[in-house]
Amino acid sequence: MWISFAGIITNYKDVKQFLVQKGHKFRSDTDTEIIAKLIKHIHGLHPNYSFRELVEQVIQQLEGAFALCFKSMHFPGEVVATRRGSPLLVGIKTKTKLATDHIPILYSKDSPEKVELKDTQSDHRPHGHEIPAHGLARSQSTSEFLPQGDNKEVEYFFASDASAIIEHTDRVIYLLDDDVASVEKEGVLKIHRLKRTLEDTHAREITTLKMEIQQIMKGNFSSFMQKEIFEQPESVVTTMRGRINFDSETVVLGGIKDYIGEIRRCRRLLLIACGTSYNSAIATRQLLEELTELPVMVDLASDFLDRNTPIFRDDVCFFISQSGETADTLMALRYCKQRGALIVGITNTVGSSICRESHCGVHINAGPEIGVASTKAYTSQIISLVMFALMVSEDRISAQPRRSEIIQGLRNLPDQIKEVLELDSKIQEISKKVFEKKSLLVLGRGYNYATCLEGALKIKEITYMHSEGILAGELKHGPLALVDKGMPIIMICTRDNVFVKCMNALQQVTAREGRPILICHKNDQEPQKYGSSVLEVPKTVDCLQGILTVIPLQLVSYHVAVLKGCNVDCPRNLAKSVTVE
Ligand code: G6Q
Repeated sequence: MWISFAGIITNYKDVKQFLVQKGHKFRSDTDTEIIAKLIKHIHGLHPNYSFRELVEQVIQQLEGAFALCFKSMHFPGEVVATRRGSPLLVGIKTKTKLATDHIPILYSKDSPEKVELKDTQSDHRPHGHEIPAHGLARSQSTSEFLPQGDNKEVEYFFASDASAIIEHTDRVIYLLDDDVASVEKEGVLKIHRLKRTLEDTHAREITTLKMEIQQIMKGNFSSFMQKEIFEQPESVVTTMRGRINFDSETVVLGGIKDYIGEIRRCRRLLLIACGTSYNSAIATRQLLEELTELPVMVDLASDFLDRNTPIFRDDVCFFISQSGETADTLMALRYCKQRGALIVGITNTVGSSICRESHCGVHINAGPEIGVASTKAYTSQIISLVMFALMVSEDRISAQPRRSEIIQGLRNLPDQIKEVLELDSKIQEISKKVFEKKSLLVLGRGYNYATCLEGALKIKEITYMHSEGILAGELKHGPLALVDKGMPIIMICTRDNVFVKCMNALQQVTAREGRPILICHKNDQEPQKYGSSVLEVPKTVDCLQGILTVIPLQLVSYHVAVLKGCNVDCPRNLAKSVTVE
């Protein structure tokens, strides 16, 4: 048995205990092994079941979030794949056109019956004849799916993410929870479901990906993360393309324009996310409060769920996620949806669960992000939320000068990002001074606070060095105790409404012999005299400044990781899509 498994089985101990009682021996403590042993056990009880029927029985016994792909020597030439709570797609490659853009869903004729994990030896087959959901005869529906013409050759690819298969094909089917896709000997793909529900659509659509192969190649870069950092002058443009008219100073987000009235009338905005996506919410909260004049709550999805947070029908809940599959964010989304709130998805992955389950939303269009450490998605998330704030406030006369300044700031951003990226070799030199240290503090406040959190997260996740983003206003409430001449500190001090307070914090640090690396505006002499090294960034509007101050920190984390010999794209203990709670 060959199983490819992503996710977590939450009841694996119970299943294992049952299988041990039945005499199965285990070689590992993994959830994957219980799946293999379980299918073997059910095959022993029901040797006449097809491969697909065995998998259907297995998944009825499993709890958790998973994507699974099975092959077996007992069923040569067949593959069965299924998902629940974890993403899974099927890529289809043919020499000629397919006869249809849809593959019909097949259901069991009789109501599905779960095999009880008891000692029953009955060979009662749980499923009757397959019937397609829309009533087509079986042969008609499946043969429609084959390629047209004489060459019926077809290849299938199973993957969690489209970027893994784009080099082979651009045609994919996104499977839904509890779909069971099987490729049988004759090469025909079928999608089954155990139960028919009211919300079921009758078919799965074949989608053509818009992704280019170059987008998933590293090119001249040493890692995807490095490539993605350097892509930011272009990725911010694709996020804004077709949405902002810089001359008429108008912003239209097609995915939410029909809901703007409802959003303006809401009780409050909630921004819910994890990790980097959460930091993008912190980065934009102040502007959202200012331009929407609504209360804005920002929450980590896991904490939001732990608190059973009260949600009302007139709340508008934003779920920000690069992958669109993060389990905590998705569960928080379902929690808010059940309570009648309007659900707005902000994702980078078309067809992802968050995308599908939202009422409306914004695709950030940053292009595929492959490095585990999120970089370009972060800056595009910020821009998407800024565009949302601009759109909501377009009817406020008093906000026009502010909107205009921000829109012109966005126009200049790509060139300013290029300027920041020119600091790369200087940052590499600075990284050599800190890469052997144990810890690195990142200090700032106001709009730059999110940069501190995000910079510290990048440093932690790919360099394994301890790092903490500290709000400079909190310095005297504890963290100042950490400061001495040996503690590496990066401090962000740009000219905005908290500049004077930041200078004050800077002096407190230097008074304790701290010699911070400073990120400040170009030619701003005042803070520079306190820095051990200085990284000068161009000045932009306060609410966009975080985009320019985070890039030096992305580069610091990248260079420190390289100097320490860490795997930049695949840091230990982390996954690109966190599909488990
Ligand atoms: C950051 C990490 C991680 C990520 C979260 C949320 O570099 O990739 O913190 O941001 O796991 O992921 P999503 O944005 O995909 O929901």
